[in-house]
Amino acid sequence: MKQSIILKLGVFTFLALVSFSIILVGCGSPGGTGSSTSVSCPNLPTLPKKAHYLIGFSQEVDNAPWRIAETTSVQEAASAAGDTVIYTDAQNSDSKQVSDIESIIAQHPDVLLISPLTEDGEVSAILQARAACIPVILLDRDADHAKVTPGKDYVTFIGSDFVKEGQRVADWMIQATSGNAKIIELQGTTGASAAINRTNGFNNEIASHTGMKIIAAQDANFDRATALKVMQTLLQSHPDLTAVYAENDEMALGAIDALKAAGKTPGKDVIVASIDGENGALQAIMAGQEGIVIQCNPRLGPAAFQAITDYANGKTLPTWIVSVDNQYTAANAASAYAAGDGF
Ligand code: GYE
Repeated sequence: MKQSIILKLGVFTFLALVSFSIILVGCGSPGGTGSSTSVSCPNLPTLPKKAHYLIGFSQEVDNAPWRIAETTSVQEAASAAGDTVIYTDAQNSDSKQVSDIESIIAQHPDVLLISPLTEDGEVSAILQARAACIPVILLDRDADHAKVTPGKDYVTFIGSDFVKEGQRVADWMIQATSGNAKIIELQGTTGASAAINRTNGFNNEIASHTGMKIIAAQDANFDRATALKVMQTLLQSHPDLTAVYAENDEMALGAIDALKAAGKTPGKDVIVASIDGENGALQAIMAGQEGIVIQCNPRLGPAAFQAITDYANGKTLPTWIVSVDNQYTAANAASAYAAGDGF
């Protein structure tokens, strides 16, 4: 009798130890090992310390200076660390980005960096990565916190304060126009965190100034050619505009071309303001065509790789690592351009 209880306890302890070690393996070190189907992480996976990592990087699109600067920054930081990158370009498609991430997950990277196209579009893939015990860091754009939680489903978001960027443009525009403007707002990709928050930041900041009127607002997909077309159409119904708020530089440069084609002088008849800090926009300021550019730093590689090192060392990271952003006007655009601040 006694013996069989001891035997049962022994079997029980053995089973408990086996399942405990499965859990440990699951949330400890799946990366790069080619392991295992039973691995599953209900919470944030840990990252074992290694000399070199296999890093997945899912970029949403790679079509313009900001994004190329971001990709280059990640690649350079990876090679400085001696790490290998599996890189994918989702070409502006949520569904392609989800399948890109799935194919990266199948290659068992140690860490997955994602620049998500939209707040909601990549949520399922972020959850799949966590379930596969791969720590995810969101770079440049964030995901919807109602659906995924930083510090639980992904390690952290590294990027700018987009609300503040929109506010800073608004503050400048209120001053530059003494609180009276007829504004066309060229918005970024619908559903992207950078677009949602830049719109909110700007709109809320001007809300108490009754002379600041948004006469038209439209999605131009963060894209120069799209902005040119959108502006050409909007200029026909709103020739009385006095200001353009473009949620990135590429759209501002498209708008400047449309204004010129319509016989207006950008910077005089219509003031233009945007966000990013690419070389083309710094030159537009130097030519008197743009009033202000709030920087959005695309060089996120060093912060990403510092976060990876810190995380592997067991540090608890903040759920948002905020970039520090400069701003450019006629006062400093030329020196910033000469110093290579642009991209
Ligand atoms: O401003 C824009 C890009 O997500 C912060 O996306 C980024 C934005 C950036 O396409 O140029």
